[in-house]
Amino acid sequence: MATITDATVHVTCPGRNYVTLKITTSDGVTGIGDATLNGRELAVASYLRDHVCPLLIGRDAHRIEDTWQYLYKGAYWRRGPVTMTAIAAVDVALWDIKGKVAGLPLYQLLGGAARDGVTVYGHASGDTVPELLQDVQRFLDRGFRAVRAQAAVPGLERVYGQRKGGGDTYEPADGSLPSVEDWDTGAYLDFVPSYMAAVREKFGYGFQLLHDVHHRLTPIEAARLGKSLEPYRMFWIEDATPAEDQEAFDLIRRHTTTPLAVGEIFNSVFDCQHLITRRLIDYVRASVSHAGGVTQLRKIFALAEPYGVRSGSHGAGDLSPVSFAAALHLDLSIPNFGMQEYMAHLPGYEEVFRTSWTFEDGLMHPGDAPGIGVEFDEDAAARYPYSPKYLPVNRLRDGSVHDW
Ligand code: EZ4
Ligand code: CO
Repeated sequence: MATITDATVHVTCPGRNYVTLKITTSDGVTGIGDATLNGRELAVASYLRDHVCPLLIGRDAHRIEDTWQYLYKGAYWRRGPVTMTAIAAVDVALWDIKGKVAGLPLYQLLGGAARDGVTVYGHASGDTVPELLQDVQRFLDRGFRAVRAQAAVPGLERVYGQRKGGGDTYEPADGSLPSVEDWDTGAYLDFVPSYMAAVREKFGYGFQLLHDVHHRLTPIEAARLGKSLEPYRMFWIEDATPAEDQEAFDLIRRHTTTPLAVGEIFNSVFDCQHLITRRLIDYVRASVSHAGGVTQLRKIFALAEPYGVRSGSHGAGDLSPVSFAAALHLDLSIPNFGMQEYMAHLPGYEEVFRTSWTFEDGLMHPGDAPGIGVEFDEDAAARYPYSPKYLPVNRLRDGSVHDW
């Protein structure tokens, strides 16, 4: 039996903050997990350091399900982003260890590849429609089969999804206090169909087109958006309404055939249960790092399969390369894969995280290194100390706080 002999938490900021849990066994094998919760990083670091790491020492490193249940049920206080991100980090680190001991990449432990590669979508954005079209072109030229389109809304200072500068990464967290963005639902609803029309007119229908509403609409507004986008055959619209109110999706559903995706802020199978079993969504976007790791996300996708709901895992840049790689393994192995978000990471991350995934012809593959296939360089991480960064807040034109 290999026991856990050490568990350490590393907070590092190569461009943005990442929290990494490293577990070592009595056989000298190490595994890593992602414990990053954007804008609340230190809460998870403390949850792990102060309350979880001491409980791991001496446990059998190979009893992953037992450790998951022990941390979930044993804490008494269940669910919530901090708890579930911490459990996810332990879970992924233990799967990493199991893969290394077996000499197999994680996807082989999960049943092997169910497809050749993982279809990912890139993030095109623009301050104007011509800039957005140029950016869509850039992704299509690189072989992407799916692209998310987000453009600035005329009259609004800054909206979700507008990338600052070049590169692929949209990183909204910045500054030691949250910045303030502005919002006008009417202006947005009037404008979005015109730029989706421009995208389809220029590039046709030979690739998948996606859009993130980022929780900003009421149910009837979301229904209107879905209807108005039907001619452009979206792959999905994401987070059309804040999903605490799950009945809302029934109303949206009754009005539109535009597919619905939701779940990037979900933490557990229970957040997904109603939406999946009532067939209110088409894609479930829960992530490895925020929804309890591979062990829990695998159950979410298994629940979704008989209801015709497919995976659409969150893959923003604040999910570290560790959980992104874990997601690729899961995507490759499940029967009901739908689409994987790929935002890429800010340049410089490679110094801290050495990855073995590949991208070719629009498909990603996690690689065949044992475990999850990401190496964490502690010395490099130590060169980039934690730097407070917050997500923006959103206000309507009259100053009311709105969903961001
Ligand atoms: O705003 O991950 O689809 N992707 C997203 C992301 C989220 C960030 C929040 O940390 O909605 O850009
Ligand atoms: Co999103």
